[in-house]
Amino acid sequence: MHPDSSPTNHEKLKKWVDEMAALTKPDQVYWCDGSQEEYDRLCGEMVTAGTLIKLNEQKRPGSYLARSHPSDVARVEDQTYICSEKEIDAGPTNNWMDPAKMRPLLSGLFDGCMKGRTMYVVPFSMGPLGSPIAHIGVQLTDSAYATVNMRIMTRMGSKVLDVLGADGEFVPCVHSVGAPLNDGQADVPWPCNDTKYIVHYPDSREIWSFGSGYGGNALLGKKCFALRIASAMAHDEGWLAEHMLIVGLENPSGEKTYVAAAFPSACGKTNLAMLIPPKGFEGWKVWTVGDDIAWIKPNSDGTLRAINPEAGYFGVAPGTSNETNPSAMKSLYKDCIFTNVALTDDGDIWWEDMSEPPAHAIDWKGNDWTPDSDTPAAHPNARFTAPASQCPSIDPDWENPEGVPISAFIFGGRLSKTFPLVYQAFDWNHGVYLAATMGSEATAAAVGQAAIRRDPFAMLPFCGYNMGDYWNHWFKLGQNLKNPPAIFRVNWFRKDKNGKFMWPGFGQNMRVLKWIIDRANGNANAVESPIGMMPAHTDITWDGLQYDNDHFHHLMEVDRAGAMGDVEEQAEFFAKFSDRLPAEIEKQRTNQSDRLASAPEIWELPK
Ligand code: TSX
Ligand code: MN
Repeated sequence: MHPDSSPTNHEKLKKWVDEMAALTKPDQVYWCDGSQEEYDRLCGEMVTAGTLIKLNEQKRPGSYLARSHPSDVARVEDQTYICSEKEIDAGPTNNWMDPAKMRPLLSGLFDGCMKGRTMYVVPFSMGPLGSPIAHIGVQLTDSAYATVNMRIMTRMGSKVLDVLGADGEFVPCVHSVGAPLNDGQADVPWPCNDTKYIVHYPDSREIWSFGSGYGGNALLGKKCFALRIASAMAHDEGWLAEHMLIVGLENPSGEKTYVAAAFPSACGKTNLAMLIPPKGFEGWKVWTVGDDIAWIKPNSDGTLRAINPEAGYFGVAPGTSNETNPSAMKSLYKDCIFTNVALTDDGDIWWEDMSEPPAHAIDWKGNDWTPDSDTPAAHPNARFTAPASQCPSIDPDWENPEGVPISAFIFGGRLSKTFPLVYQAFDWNHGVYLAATMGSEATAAAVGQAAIRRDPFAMLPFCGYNMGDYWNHWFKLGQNLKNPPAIFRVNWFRKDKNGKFMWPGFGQNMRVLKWIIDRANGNANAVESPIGMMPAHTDITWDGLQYDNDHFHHLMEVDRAGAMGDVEEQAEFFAKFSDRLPAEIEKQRTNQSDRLASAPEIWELPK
């Protein structure tokens, strides 16, 4: 390959690509232009290689199925590192290794790791091209699968090099599946390596990923850049990189209010991002801006403006259906990549809870499957990669370079006990405390009390620096806002004493969202409870749903012992942060404890 084949005059980029090629020793270096022709060609080559299966062109036009190696099916949190110069700057929730130790370790692994392969140069923009909130990255990868997925998930190709110009800033991202082909050795459909490292250097803003071709390990724009590295950039530069969906709620008068919401995994974030208003909400519309990540910047007018840095959905397939998320299903009608789902006999795809099971299919491992099989047809973490533009509820402003104004933040969890459907923080700092203490129950737990896994801001695996410093950043950012968004906690998953869900969820969550935006806009009442401000039954719009006062009182009640137990558990978690724990967190916890101490055994909404 001639060095002058690079389609850029960005000397620093060219030099870095040359250095990485010298280290990894690929057979060739290929600069992606991001065109449809290039995408089709790479997919065609992967079909020939056995990496992709072309789906039925009538049923699922332009779409492919990939089956990963059975060992390479999810993010590897144990092998994910934040290599800050000082250990304390990674904090107690991240794996840390001294860069002086990690750098030589990675140099060893990457030396010659692309032999026999092509190194793809993938320039990408997180956020609309040229947006003041967007940032550029360049991923070098020996995976054509990662390359075509990056074209769906980001704005990718020559147009990014145009924006970068001769000296624009980019985050360098090096990715290898770690499976060199020596001396003409034959390839396998899904090359990967048992040794895996997902490494972030927040100080120099670099990403190095070795050994995996899957999802967040390999599509480095997403969790690695848009959350871990971007959160560190945001901390230094005064903005926010958050694990949040963004939706716009339009009322029948055509007025739109945008909210951003953070949930841990298995709470149905993509479903909420694409919610369809229920019966009784005629004339209302929920618009989707993003389903996973929000980059949020203070504007000169004292408000917050948010963009979705992504251009696609990398969603969990099992459980997605026309009942749970019709808009997601419609987004999948063409030009998608499916990974680890089942292949039907007519060349289409299927996964658990999508529809009636087919009589026969090929499962995610490539074996025959029938409804009598005792293993699932699709892997539980099977994914679809779909262009965001195909979502029927995509917001007309989803690519607005200025972003959309955020009026409220919502923090959710999956909690079967103690936590009411919805409550509002008393103020910004209380809201930060509510977000810092959120968590979810492990769903796999057989019997007994599932332990709450703390997942502050749903950022536990994604904060690229010390989470104590992160909370402090949130406290400070709010102080500087003229009109800070209102902050809410929600829980769709409370159960009654018979173990039944007390709230119907899904589209009915619209009733909660309406109260939230009414509160944010100063148009709704609330009742003060020991844990926050709550809607009375009459503050919620019930048109089209029978949900009586009695049920609502149970759904909203605060059990003093349960809530106090949680406040005490929080102390243990917070103690891990020692002197990086903001004093305000402990102050908020004490206030919460005091409010509960003087509450009745069971606090109820007034009758
Ligand atoms: O995504 C969900 N949401 C958010 C939707 C906008 N799920 C799916 C589970 C997470 C992947 C939910 N599951 C939600 C929810 O609000 N609520 C529940 C719990 C539930 C499940 C089934 C019923 C009710 C609640 N069925 C009936 O009431 C008949
Ligand atoms: Mn996510």
